Amino acid sequence: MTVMSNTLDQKPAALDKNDEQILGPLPTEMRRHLCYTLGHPNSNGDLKYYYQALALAVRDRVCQQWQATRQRFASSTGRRVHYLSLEFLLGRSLNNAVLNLDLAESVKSALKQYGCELEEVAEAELDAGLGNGGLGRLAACFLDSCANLELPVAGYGIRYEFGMFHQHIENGRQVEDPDHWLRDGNPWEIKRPESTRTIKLYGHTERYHDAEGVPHSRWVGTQDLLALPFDMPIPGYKNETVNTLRLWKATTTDVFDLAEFNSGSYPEAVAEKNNAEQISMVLYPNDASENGKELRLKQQYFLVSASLQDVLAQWVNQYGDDFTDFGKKNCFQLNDTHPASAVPELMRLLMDEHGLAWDDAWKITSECMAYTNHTLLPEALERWSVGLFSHLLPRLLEIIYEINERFLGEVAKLYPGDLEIRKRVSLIEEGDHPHIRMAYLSIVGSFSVNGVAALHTELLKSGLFSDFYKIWPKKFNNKTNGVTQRRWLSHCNPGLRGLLNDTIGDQWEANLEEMAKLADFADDPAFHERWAEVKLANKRRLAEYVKENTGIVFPENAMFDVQVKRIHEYKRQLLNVMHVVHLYDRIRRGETQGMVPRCVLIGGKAAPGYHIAKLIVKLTNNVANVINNDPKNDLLKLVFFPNYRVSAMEVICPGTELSEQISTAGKEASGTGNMKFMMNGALTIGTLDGANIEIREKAGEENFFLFGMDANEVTQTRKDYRPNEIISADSDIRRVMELIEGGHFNANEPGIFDLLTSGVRNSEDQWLTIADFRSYIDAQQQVEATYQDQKKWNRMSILNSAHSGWFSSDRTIQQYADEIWGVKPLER
Ligand code: B1H
Repeated sequence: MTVMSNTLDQKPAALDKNDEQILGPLPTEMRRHLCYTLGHPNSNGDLKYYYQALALAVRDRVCQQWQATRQRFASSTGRRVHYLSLEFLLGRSLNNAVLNLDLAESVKSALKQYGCELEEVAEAELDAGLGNGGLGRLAACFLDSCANLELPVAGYGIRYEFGMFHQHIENGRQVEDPDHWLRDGNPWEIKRPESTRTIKLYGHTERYHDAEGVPHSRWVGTQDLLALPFDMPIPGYKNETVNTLRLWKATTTDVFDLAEFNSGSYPEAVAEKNNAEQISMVLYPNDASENGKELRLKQQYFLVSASLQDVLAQWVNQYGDDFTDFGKKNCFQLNDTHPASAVPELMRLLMDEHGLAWDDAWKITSECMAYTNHTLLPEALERWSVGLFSHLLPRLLEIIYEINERFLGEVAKLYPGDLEIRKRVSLIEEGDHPHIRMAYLSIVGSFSVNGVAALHTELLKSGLFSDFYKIWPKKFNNKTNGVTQRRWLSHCNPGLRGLLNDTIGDQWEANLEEMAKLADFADDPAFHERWAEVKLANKRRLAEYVKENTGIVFPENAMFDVQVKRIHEYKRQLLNVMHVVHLYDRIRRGETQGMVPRCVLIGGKAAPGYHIAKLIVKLTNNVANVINNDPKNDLLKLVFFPNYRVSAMEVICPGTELSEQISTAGKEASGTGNMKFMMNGALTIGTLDGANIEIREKAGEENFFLFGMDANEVTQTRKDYRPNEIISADSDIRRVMELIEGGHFNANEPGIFDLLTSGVRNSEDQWLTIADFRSYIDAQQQVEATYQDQKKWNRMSILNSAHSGWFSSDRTIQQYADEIWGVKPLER
């Protein structure tokens, strides 16, 4: 009898023809899971059990294709890519699998036997919130596109027991609750204990000489733990391809040390397990800010070491212990510097575990590492203290020092006598407390360095990484982000999907450039009518959702104006709230000519330790409270939407008419929410920042509401910035400040917003909120004038969708595949 193998590093046995017939019709399979897997034959009316039974039945279908893809993967001899990321913000999986495997009809009949609909059952799935925001969601979109393009790409991440915290609001303030998303089990994962890896920590290094007298270093006295993999399927769109996301859980060996057991420390031995499991316990909720926590460094190394060992094991299995071509046949894409220890770790594994010499190991390593940078914000650039590193990862530190020494030697040859440049580009920032610069380590160790939007990459080359750009101009390249239209249009906007399919056919689902055909209908009155109907239905759905979550009613004739993203000063939610206060001020003064009814929705999570961001949440809620309860106001609503997450965006973005992308120019690397809104026909009000610039280029500048300074003007303005003079000279802005500073929104809590108001008045305000305020108010007036001409608005809306083809992550991934990875689709 042959046992079917499931490991990635062994070639799986072929599925027997009969195996495909093991599965009965979906309704039967769902019933079987309900009775025999879950033991709840009638579910007690709890949708949760229906969801689980259905998910298991769908997963079984996915597994058939998954097994077949594994075989294609295992027998392929071309290059493979391993996407290393501390975050994968997947959201829900059921609807995605139903869509991609084209199971809608059989799911309908499976659910009919219990009298329910997919929509309500799908709601029972908890989001897999294993990410903070854009960076994590990008990784999830990329996996979807890789499967769509049938590329041999595997994701590697951490199976956090607790994902992104849940947010609720108490007295206007953010309160965090734990996200125990695995509480009821996860039907989408398969545990693979046979691929467990051992991870070393702590200990020290010692020198020794081999038989030929060659000196080496080895890492000894370590405390070891285990990395246990769980695989999640990533189904491609109607192409029978299912790729793999491998998530590692930290644990200890369950073989107890007998000596320890007998000496009476059995409880201590068991407690160790607990200690090890801390490593994969919780996602760090800090979007774009680092704080040097030891546990975070352990997480990073844990992911990196387990994943590299996994890939090396696959290699040895396929090619034996000749690593000559390893670098040509593998590529590790580093999602920001979070997995940057992959550079020294691959060196260590090749040298210490597989006996390669430095030069051979370095050639291989620098052939297969590629680094994506996601931010220019100085506070988000990772630096790890040398002290901490040497305590936790002494062997890696040794290797980093040697990489640095050799690199600085090269620099000295390029720039003889120039000590300054050597100091600037050193991987070690010297001083009383020396630090390792993880971005520099990533650049030196990689063959490719990319930014995530055109402006961002230019700023990397001319600013942050300019010395490196001079040394290696060819390493640097741009890959503008994208999002998957399967989740962000097909699934989340079924109304628009139907209209598109009726109008231009369904090819856009696999190739978004097809959307350009919509432009032919931009002036077609019958099409306009259907376009407006779809938007209205989506606005009603969103209004219902807002009412359920906040109690506030959004009238459907109002303009739905939305800003959802992490709360951060550079994203300038404060500017948005101040504009709402300006509109409210006009209403109070009876100056409502030209004003259209407007519902403003703001949502997002603040990092738990980010005081100012939390204060912005509080201000939003307080302003909302006053405005929504003012009997004289029937033109304006404001809500703070609690617990913004992937599944919330799936309702919010189809119902949005105005997308707020208002960051200080030069600060938002790309943005990806901006792309989701554009696809779904929202118009953008935005600055010349990140991918907004490309959105405006593609949509046409007449179809975009531009305001504010560009990145160069931001740099210039900061040299001599006097916000108080601007405030005094502009009566609209002055009145906004007076309302907030006068306590109009915090009558019972005097002074609580002083930090915010003094911040915008400070000439050192990095975010230049006041500098862009007038221009923002004016652009918002343009928005209102346009909204009053619904024909014009709809035309602009149609053209935004029509020109969103560039922002599919399929395009982004095709560029990664062609220009960085050099990978071809898996053969059939
Ligand atoms: C982005 C992050 C990030 N850039 C540190 N940087 C983190 C940094 O946990 N941490 O320590 C987590 C996340 N995230 C975002 O990446 C950018 O701000 C967006 O502009 C961009 O669209 C997104 C994807 O490229």
